[in-house]
Amino acid sequence: MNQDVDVAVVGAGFSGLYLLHRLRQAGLSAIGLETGDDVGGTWYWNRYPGARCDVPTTDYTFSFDPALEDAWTWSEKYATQPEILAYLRFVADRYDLRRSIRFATTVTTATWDDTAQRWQLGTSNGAPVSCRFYVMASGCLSAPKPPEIEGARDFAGPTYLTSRWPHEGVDFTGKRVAVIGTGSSGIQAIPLIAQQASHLTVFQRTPNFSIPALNGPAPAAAVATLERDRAGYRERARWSPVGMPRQRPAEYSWQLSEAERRERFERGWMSGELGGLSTAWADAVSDVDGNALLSEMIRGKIRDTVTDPATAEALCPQDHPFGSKRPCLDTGYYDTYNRPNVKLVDLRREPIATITRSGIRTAKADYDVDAIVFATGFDAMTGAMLAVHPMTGRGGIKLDDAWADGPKTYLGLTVAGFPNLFLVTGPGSPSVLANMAVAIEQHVDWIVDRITGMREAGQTTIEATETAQAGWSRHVADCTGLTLHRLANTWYTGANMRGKARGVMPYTGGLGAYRGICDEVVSRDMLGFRLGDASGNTTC
Ligand code: NA7
Repeated sequence: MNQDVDVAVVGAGFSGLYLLHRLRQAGLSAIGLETGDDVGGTWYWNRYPGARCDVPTTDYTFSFDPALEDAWTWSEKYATQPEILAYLRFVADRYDLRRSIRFATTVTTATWDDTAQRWQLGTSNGAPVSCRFYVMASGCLSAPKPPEIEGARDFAGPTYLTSRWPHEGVDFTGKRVAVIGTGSSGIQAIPLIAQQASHLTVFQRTPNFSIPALNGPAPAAAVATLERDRAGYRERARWSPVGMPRQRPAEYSWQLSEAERRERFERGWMSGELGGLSTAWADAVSDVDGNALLSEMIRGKIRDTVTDPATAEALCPQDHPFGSKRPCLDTGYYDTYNRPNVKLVDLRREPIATITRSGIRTAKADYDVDAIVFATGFDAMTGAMLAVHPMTGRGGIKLDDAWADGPKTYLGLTVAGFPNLFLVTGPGSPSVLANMAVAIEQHVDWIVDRITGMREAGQTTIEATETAQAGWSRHVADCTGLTLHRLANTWYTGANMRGKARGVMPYTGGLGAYRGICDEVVSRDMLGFRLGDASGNTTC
């Protein structure tokens, strides 16, 4: 027996929870399907030591209900994973959302039935679900990337993925630990693991830019700015490029003297925010030359901090401009390499040959360890969507075939050939380059407003046209050409995964501009969409 609903929502993180709330408010029947046994999404799974959001709590929070904002007080400038998870549990309880969620349930297959105009979802637990609309709120950094290292299964000791950390925690006291990977997860975990382990070996393939988080209580000035006019602040955030209202500099690097640039750089470095450096001057992250000045100043900080010159040099990113790869915020990361119990292995000089029973063998040496931590990242943006296999749209087309040459969407929200399917934070959306909380609220509001609008108009199907999708893909590519993201091999481009199609997946035109485009599509009678009714009549 099917469970019949208007809308099925896959995932119970920030997106899924807000979707369920809005759908219920709109009088639609909805079910949430969640692999975990609780709400939280990203913040349910990523429990590794030091896991924190790198967007300040003044900004990384729901804004749809002022009473919710009054009811919750964040304790620090950057919230820890446990605090964000507690917040999402609080949200689920406050809006009584758990009763709409089937936990410990993975959507295994999804099939569009053109006659019934409904999706049929196979699930790992409980009845299949039949729904008019199917929303993938399954996260863009939620499917772990396989380590892709030979011998990974041969290691005799325990291995851990940062993105699937044991709920009971891990005690590394007295242990020799290896961490593979120096992205945000590795850079957050390494200082804490180093404090506990008897010895830590960090295996680094590509050094990353990281700046000090300077965490603590939320800065009084930032809180005052928010509270002076919270509604106005939130509205400015919605229309800003990155979902946070921040001043943008007018002066380009070449209009500033060296002393002025140094002064701005030091201020940015001490701001404890990624935006502090990316807005040091107008061309800091948009032009190779403006960026080179900034990147070299960051390398100077690394050299000043790390006492061993060879280690310092190995930690200095040389292969990509600051900001082209997601920069990290850290607490004591570079200082950690001054500890006597920490060693950095530069995999560009000695690549990993294999993992053995007792540790990690590189081209130069064997490193025996008691435990291995894989901080090796995600099959980003497409991994969770393609994990529903097969996902079959109109005429039997499969999503993995439709995306064989790289993901294509219209507005990052819909896919041609897949009627009544919506994606939240999908490829072609700007969400991963912005404050995710604000991006998610935009996506969810847009999707729910379309579903309710269709109900009022007596429409039952919505599908992006191939032309609109091709146009959006072109626009995404054009915007990418104006940024530095094209210059780095990252999860933004699919380059972190063996065999994955390459191309910058996020929309780099900015969140505010994107919001305007989504609104314009609606105001122009759903430009680029084909809408149909139960009798099969369509309008385009
Ligand atoms: P990232 O940023 O993708 O980092 C993964 C790291 O793991 C990165 O340093 C990779 O090196 C490294 N890696 C991956 N596979 C290997 C193998 N096989 N051998 C050695 N090193 C490897 O993931 P995170 O979880 O840290 O962060 C993801 C996002 O979450 C982050 O951007 C924030 O938005 C929050 P590489 O750079 O590929 O050479």
